[in-house]
Amino acid sequence: MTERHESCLAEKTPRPRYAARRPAVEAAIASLAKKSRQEIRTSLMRIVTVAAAQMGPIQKADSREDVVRRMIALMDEAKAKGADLIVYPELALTTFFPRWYVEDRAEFDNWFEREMPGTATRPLFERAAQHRIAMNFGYAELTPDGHHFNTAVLTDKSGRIVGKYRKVHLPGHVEFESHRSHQHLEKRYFEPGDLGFNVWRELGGVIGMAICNDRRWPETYRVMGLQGVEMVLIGYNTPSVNAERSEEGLEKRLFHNRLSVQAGAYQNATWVVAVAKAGIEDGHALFGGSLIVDPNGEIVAEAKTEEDELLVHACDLDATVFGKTTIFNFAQHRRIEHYGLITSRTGAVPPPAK
Ligand code: ING
Repeated sequence: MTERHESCLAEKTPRPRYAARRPAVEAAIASLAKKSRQEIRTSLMRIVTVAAAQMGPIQKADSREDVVRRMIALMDEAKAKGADLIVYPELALTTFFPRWYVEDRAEFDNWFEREMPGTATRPLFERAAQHRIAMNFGYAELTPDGHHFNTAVLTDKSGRIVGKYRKVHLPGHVEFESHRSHQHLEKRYFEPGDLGFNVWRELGGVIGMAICNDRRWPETYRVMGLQGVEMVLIGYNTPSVNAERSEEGLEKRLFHNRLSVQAGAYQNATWVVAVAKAGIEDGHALFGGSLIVDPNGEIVAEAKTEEDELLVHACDLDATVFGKTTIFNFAQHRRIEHYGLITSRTGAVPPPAK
């Protein structure tokens, strides 16, 4: 080897920097050598053990404290089962009050939280910090400047709020509609979310949030998919009966629930955790069917009851890589020059009649 080549190699090998790090590197190799193949695999894999905490009914008469006690019991069970993250439903602190019509909206401000955490919810945040478990749950948010949102938060393992989402797709209507078997007045009590669909780096991956009706719209998942989302957390409260089509039975609605969540997961190569508030609330039925769906669109866990029920699954975030680098490699395959209508047109416009 010529002298010039040797000196060139010498320049390339950063000896002083490596020498300083050598002990740490050797210690890491030694500790890995002690682990079993499985332990190495798991420690190198990005596993997030998720607890989908489906909740049974919350009656109008139930207090926030009653509800928080149930949420803490589910969290204790989740911790005992090794969960890193617990996901609760939409509007997890109260009954689904948008089923009720009230003339003066201000009368319903008691269903809203003015601060988070507040007095009633602080014990939940404290328990989460004790357990070092991250959480996602939905609640009705009343902002200091008087705006009303259907909101969800994500906390890290220290109980700190690291992300907030405000429901974008509000189903239902604003005024009382007598033809309906029951009212669905989310457009009366909430404003459309103003934060968009974001993702956060948490738990070693990229986590996103949505709420209930959002799960039926492909745009919800795709906007997060375009930010590399690896797990989408979605709470929901869905009536068991279609207020405008009474013959649409429970099975059909559970089918649409699975279809929406599985499609969103598969088409964006992401995990989706969808968690219900279920059961009979003051005579009105909400369905359960909480789901954990993997990045290939497969259901890996599904609730069986309409009560408080915990589903726990170790989700490997690296299971998203195959889909994101092959069939749903967005950069390689999408043709955005043809997608313009998706953001330039709100309602469908059929071609002119012949
Ligand atoms: N609930 C329902 C949901 O999207 C609904 C509303 C039910 C819309 C069935 C369409 C069909 O799951 C909420 N809270 O959005």
